[in-house]
Amino acid sequence: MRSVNVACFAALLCAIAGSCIINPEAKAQETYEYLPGDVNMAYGNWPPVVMPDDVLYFLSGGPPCLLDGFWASVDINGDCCITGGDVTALVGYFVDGGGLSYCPDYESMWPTPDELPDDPPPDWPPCEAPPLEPPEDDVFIWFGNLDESPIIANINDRVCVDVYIQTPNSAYIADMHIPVGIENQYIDDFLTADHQYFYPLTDWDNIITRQFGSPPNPTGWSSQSILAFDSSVWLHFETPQLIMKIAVQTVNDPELAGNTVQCIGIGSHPDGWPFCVGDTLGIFDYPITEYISPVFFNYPYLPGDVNMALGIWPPQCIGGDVTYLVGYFIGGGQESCLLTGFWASADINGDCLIIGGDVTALVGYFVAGGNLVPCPDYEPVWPPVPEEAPAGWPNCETPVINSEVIPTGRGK
Ligand SMILES: [Ca+2]
Ligand SMILES: [Ca+2]
Ligand SMILES: [Ca+2]
Ligand SMILES: [Ca+2]
Repeated sequence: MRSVNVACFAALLCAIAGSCIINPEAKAQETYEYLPGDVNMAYGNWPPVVMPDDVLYFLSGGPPCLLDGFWASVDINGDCCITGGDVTALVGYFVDGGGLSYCPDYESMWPTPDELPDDPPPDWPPCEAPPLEPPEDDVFIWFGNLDESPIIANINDRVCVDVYIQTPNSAYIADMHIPVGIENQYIDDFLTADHQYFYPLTDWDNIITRQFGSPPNPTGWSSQSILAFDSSVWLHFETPQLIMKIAVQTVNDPELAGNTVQCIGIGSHPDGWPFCVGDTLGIFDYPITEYISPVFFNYPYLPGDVNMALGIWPPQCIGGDVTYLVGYFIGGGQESCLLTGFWASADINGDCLIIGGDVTALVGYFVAGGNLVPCPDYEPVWPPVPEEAPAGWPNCETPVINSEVIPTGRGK
């Protein structure tokens, strides 16, 4: 753990106390090129953004970016004096969405991100000190599985997206902005109360979530920004480490079963905050390489629960299912429960057809302890069966009563 930078902070305040007195006669300009709150502008990022690393930059005594002798971007509370009150105001901006002021003697040319030009002006940043060199090695972040295989999801259910991070040996992180995007036709909400955080985030003082729709996200997408920062405990893992689980809710659309979709992405923030992780000094943002798993929507059925059309919960594979399947073949009025056109729970021998061999296999399961083998095109989400039935259980399509041609999974 890194020691708290209280001493450094106090020294910094003393060092810049002289900046508190503004002499308008000494000013060279009427307006200045800076974004209020972009404390670490000395780093030279474009576009400038106000992020938690700006707090850390100030607390750690990062090189000031002086404009005619005044570090104007730090004066968040607009009193033309740089004090601890500016830190309070900046933290308040993240926590409560408070406003960012600036010293009227150093009027900002771009008081809000909306007014920023597309390209940086010449000689950006206009500091009276040279900008610093950023780090070169990437931080790796995974959303989902480390091998990028699909996240297995149920329809209309809670799904957790694991987030792993790996840092190069030179990287020590103390702030992050992780904007998680979700495509709403597949995932319609975040279950923020169910998010889980792991060390060192559990020791960080500030974890803030905010949700945004479209815009700023593309049409059909929304996102949640997870802001986390701390001034004393850093994050450093040279192998992939699970740092959080983000809980989301999938939509109730049975048509999704069997589909693999890339419905998680990097979201957008209305103030232009990028996806970023910053160092312990608040000076650098590390370059990031991210890997995002697609989501596979499983079929909600239990193999062998042939009579699921009856809607019994919990689903079970019992002797009555043999009776039901036999009754189907001899025309007893039983309904098949179709999932995208296939009676998956009745395919016991895994050939993606509903035939007499399935009765044999089901009997074999009870008599000789044989296996129940589902059609690989209709991979079941269960077992284990959850406590609660999914909405609309059993999610059957229009039942086919004793159809002569039983739909199959072929060609779906
Ligand atoms: Ca900044
Ligand atoms: Ca101030
Ligand atoms: Ca059953
Ligand atoms: Ca079969």
